[in-house]
Amino acid sequence: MTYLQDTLARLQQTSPAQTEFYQAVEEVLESLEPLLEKKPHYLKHSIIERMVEPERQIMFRVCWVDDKGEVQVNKGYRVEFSSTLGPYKGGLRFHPSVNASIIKFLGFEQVFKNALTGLLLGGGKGGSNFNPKGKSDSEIMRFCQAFMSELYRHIGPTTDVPAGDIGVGSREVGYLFGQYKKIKNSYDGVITGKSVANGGSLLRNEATGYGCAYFANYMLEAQNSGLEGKTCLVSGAGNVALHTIDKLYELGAIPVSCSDSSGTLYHADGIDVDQIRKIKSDGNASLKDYLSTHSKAKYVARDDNPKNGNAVWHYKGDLAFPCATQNELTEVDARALVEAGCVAVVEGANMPCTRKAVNTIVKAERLFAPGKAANAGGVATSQLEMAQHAGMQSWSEEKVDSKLQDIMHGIYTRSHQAAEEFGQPGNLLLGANIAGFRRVADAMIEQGVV
Ligand code: NDP
Ligand code: 2IT
Repeated sequence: MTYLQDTLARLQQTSPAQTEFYQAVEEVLESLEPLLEKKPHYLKHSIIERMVEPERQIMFRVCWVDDKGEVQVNKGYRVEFSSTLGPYKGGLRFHPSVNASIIKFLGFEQVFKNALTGLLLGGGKGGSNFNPKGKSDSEIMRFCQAFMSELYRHIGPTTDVPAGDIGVGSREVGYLFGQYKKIKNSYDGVITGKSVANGGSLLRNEATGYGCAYFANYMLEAQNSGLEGKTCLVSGAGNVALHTIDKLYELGAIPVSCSDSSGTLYHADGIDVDQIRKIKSDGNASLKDYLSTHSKAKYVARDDNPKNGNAVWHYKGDLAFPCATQNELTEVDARALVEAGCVAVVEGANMPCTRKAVNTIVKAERLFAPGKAANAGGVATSQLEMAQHAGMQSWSEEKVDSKLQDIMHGIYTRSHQAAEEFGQPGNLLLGANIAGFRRVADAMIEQGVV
């Protein structure tokens, strides 16, 4: 596999200190081995060299004035990774940890995720190291306006269409859209995740979590099983986690945990998701406050996590849904899950499992649904939003939900069939990476060297 070592060595030289990006590249390239053995022409076209290099990377300064009248300066990013299959598409993340490596890994993953949906979507990602926590509503608005005052010149409904991610929900998308419209004097479908009042799609907000639960169910159904009655460990307490929990309940499962950056909550009777929403909507409350209404629940503060691990994965569960952030499920956690009899890990977040954790899960022959397959319901529904906006239409919830289910089923089928084709039935990691790569690579070859 010299192409893998060569690629990583070159990236370390040309894009130094981007560890998350190398991790994402390594995972994809490792899966491609059986495909490249059978179809070496991909190497001849230098497809890998081209795919690991974003088509365009934009970094900019974002200056804004806080409520005290002081000038604040943040970094802004938009990595336009691939326009092979459609406009660059992917979310914006506002979190203090954001840096070039994180945005690049997310953009790289997005290319294959979007390809897997079967839709006409390129891949990109952006964001800022701005920390929305503790900011007033007007500070959030001023920041979003300042961010869009630069970003607007790089995006457009057929060029690049951002959306939300960590720290960017429909409020932020609303402010970003408003500023874009003001500058461009045009009501474009230039960003997705908008509220319905602003031309958004019903169910876009719920779509990632719903899609993730649908995917898990398809995966279990293929084993003549299903979510009904299954205990589910879920991490995170944001958009993806809470909508995953909602849909798990609807499909008859029992989600027993959630978490945030401060700690983990476990409730064997099933998480009371309305109470979690109440807590998370109060800026000063903590998940620990749940114990005041549910005395049988348990809370573990972040500082009391197991060594090199995360408490949420050390409870007993049939399935695990990491839905918070990258590398939140480690090798120690994966071993604990396997030992406790967990049958499947379904990635709601992007790259939430470390490389060693993934290897542990796959080696133990547990089902593993990679994020680029399991969490693609969000971006897929973004594309449904783009279609509605372009046609100045608004579809019913039933119509969007039925399309979402079809798309998630298609992603499952493509991943499953590619795994079978390359002699590793059930290995959805391999299947998803090969199916996503092949669609982009074939189109790149047809488009010539551009
Ligand atoms: P939210 O901002 O709504 O929620 C993020 C959650 O993760 C919060 O509970 C947050 O805790 C927790 N979290 C964030 N960063 C950390 C960290 N460094 N350590 C521990 N916990 C952390 O984001 P989303 O739910 O939208 O995103 C969650 C994941 O899903 C991300 O990986 C994102 O890329 C991915 N994703 C999102 C999609 C979408 O449509 N929104 C689509 C596909 C994937 P706290 O509140 O304490 O910060
Ligand atoms: O990681 C992701 O797929 C997202 N944050 C959603 C991207 C989108 O364009 O809807």
